[in-house]
Amino acid sequence: MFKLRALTHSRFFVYLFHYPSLFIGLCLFVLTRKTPWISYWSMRKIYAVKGPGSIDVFSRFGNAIDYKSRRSQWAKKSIFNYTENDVAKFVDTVERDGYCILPFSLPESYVTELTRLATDEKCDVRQSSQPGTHRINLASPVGPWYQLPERDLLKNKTTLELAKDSLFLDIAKGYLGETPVNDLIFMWWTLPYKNADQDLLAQMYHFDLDRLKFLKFFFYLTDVDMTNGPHCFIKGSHTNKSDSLRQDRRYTDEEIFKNYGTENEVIMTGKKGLILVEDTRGFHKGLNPKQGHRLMFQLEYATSLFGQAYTQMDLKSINPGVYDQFKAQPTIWQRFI
Ligand SMILES: O=C(O)CCC(=O)C(=O)O
Repeated sequence: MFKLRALTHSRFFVYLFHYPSLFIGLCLFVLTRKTPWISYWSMRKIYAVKGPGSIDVFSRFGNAIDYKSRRSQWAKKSIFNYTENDVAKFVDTVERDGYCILPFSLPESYVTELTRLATDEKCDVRQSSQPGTHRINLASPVGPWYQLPERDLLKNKTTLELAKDSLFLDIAKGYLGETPVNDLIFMWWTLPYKNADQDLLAQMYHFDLDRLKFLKFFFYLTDVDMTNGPHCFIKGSHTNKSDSLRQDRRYTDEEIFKNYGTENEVIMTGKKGLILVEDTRGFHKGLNPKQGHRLMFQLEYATSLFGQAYTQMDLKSINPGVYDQFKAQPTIWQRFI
């Protein structure tokens, strides 16, 4: 068993098997919109063996030859007052550090509306002590992580308005080098909980590799200090990752600090409305909350949906009133149309 793992992890196998498997998988993906699991496995193996940068060249492929991408233009339509220079600066910062805190805050009315939504709708609960879905009960939670079903997020005007905001599309395009494809709209609460499973709750350092190249936008909807679970990132770890840190697993703080030093850990405390852009191929986690709670909204854009199985959402039936706007940009919103 060990020998088999060593073989599939060897450079020889990477060139002989994983690169061709990834290439063939991408071709099939372009034709079918489905990723063969073996090609996804190969993508992750190439990254583990060859390191950051090794799969970036492929990230252009799934989208670049997608004829639809030429039809996906967007106008500058944003709730933020930004320039092209601003976007270039944000992109440079993410390229250098792996993250960038934007100098804009989410307007109070957006924070209020998203918080209302997160309070009113029933959530899926991780590590739940009771079956079924639950509305958040901050005084007596049934688990440490409540996530809103994406379907409910798509019914909401504010979430969709943010997902379409040209500031985020422009930054994603600048960083990814391709028309961004929306990959995820997500919102979740984290709470203190006895015996919280830190692995399951993304509260141990890890890196994401669900797609070839992607960018996440995090929005704090509660004030976040050291006690209620700030998001943490290791500066520069999106491009700097030694062999021993490229295994597919969670890492202890000790392992991370041994390699990067504590000085590269950025603990993102901030007021509600804070917007953070991050390449989560770098090491990140949420700190385990000691008290209070944190509510976060998240958008993710990728160069293509090649990779982890994704959820196709039928926007036409979920929110027929907005469907036509999304249909007009078939590459960005290919998950919804
Ligand atoms: O809760 C957090 O801050 C970590 C979230 C995370 O791991 C992710 O969004 O990829």
